[in-house]
Amino acid sequence: MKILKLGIGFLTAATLLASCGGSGNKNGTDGALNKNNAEKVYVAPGEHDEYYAFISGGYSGNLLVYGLPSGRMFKEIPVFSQFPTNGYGYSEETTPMLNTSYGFIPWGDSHHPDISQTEGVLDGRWVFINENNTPRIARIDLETFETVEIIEVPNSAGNHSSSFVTENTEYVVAGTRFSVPVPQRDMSIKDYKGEFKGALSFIGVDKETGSMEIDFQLLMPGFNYDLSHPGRGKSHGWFFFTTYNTEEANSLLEVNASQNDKDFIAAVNWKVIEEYVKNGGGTMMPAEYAHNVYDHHTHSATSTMKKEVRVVNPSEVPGAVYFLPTPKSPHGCDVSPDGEYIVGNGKLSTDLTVHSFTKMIDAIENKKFDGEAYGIPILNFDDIHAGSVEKAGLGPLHTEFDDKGNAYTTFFISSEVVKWKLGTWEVIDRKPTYYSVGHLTIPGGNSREPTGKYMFAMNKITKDRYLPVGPELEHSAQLYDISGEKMELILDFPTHGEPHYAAAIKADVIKGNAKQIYELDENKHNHAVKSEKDTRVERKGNEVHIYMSTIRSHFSPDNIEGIKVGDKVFFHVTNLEQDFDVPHGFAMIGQNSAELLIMPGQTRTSIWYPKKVGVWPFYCTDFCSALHQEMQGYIRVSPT
Ligand code: CUK
Ligand code: CUA
Repeated sequence: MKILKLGIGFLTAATLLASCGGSGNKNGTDGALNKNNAEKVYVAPGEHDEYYAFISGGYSGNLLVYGLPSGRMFKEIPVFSQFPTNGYGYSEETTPMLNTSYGFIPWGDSHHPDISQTEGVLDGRWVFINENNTPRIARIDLETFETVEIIEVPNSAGNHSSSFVTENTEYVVAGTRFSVPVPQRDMSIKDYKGEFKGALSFIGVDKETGSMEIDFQLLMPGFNYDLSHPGRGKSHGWFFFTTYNTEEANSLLEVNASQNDKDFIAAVNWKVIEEYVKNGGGTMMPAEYAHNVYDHHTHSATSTMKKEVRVVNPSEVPGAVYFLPTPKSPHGCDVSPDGEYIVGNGKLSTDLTVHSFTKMIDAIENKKFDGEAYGIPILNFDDIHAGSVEKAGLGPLHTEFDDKGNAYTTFFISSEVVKWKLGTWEVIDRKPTYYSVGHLTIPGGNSREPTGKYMFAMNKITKDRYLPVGPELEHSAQLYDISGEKMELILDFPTHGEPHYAAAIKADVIKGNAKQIYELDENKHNHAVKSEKDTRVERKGNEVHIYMSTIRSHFSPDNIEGIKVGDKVFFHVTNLEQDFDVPHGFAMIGQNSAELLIMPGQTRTSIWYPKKVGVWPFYCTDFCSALHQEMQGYIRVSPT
């Protein structure tokens, strides 16, 4: 009863619901009372999970690390937002990570994590994730589980069609959701059509270091580029982007961008463009964007402002881009593990459209075009159409694949996951989600080798799934056992922020590489101390640098005098510990840049502007030993 009420309250297309997603919605405890299911997700105390899941934090701007099948959260990795827990974006060493061409941005919106690949298989070296609002791509190192690089994407706005990687991590790709004037200029918004451009950015990734560089941007017609996926196997070398608003409406898109019966999937042959660029094709245009890099030896980030970017006009590169007509404002764009099928999830449709890569190549070779848009050939729907999953559900968003030739699609409006067969397009099973599912993830998804044991759905609405906590709730994820013919709901677990997408991988691939300690010997921080003997206070005019150390259970120095109101005091704190998992904290009363958390072997800096005369305490915020409460000190502040 409850479910029915929720559905109708939420949906505008409620009447369409009855036929589509109602089937399993008898009650909201589907599977939860089944003891066998409890055993499936039970990871005994001290045991480890089988998979890592990297779940996007959405409007938190961060990335979360979960274990599967337990659904336990292990870590929140700060990426695009300041993070009080460890001082990311507060300490002097980490604030440069959040620098952009617009200045320091303390809060972002992250959507799609994707794990690096070698030969089409997840290699577990890095996770990439996009920032939607102020377009950026971040790289997280899976040895330290820290954000080590952020590159801003110029000429882009609403960096949504991102950040998906090619088969050998040649590129991490970022597509703009909003088209904008390129270069930006003062012009009438009404002149949008034909004037605005959509940038698709191919960011090269260094094979050894992972370091990112924007190799080229394709300046496409002014549509909205929603999501994308790389080709793989036979379609390696191609990248597919869903578009909507091919009407190029600049206002009331809700109505004006739903006029065309079909929008496009843009098929981009990046190998052709790579060749074109290698031969000097494209033009360098002025563009300001930040490139921020974190170094594990200096324990510090640096931010550099880049000045130009290479842009390519697709109509000038024969064979570079084709448009595949796809019904009803497609959202997700997913490629099967063998690279043959391209699934376009037309979010205003009840059917799923699947294109065939082989047919697409045939049509291109035979030059069977159905006109063009801005110089880009449009293929004939019937020539490329592999099949459709008919009356599958309402509001299809995203599709993932298993290792047995099945696909799983989420339906936002009918709140369900539908399992269907690649090639025959028949629906095999459907299970309700609670409620309004967005993305779903199968470990190994978005690679040539997806797994077939678990799938989890990330839902937008949580409502009654957990104990009530007031109007604002965390979103909910649901884990399904997909090893059998029918899917079985086996666990609910809360997520953080809005989990748009997640990348998941077998734990064995990365757990052995996870670093435990920063070696003090290798600490190249400018203001590090290597032992207590080096700790000191240095004054330069009104700047005071305090070179401080921590080790169980005291600070050195712990009594500081000679500070004056109006000084600018730098605490450079090095944690001398070399034991795994012994951080120390640092908190100074009235400290401007908040607190510090310093890992063993690391140095962190915080600035304090003493405003009041007196003797003021500081202390360690992390319970580090039985004598943690003794870990304190005083600073004497005298009049100017
Ligand atoms: S989007 Cu959120 S449900 Cu940003 Cu991938 Cu489709
Ligand atoms: Cu150091 Cu508590």
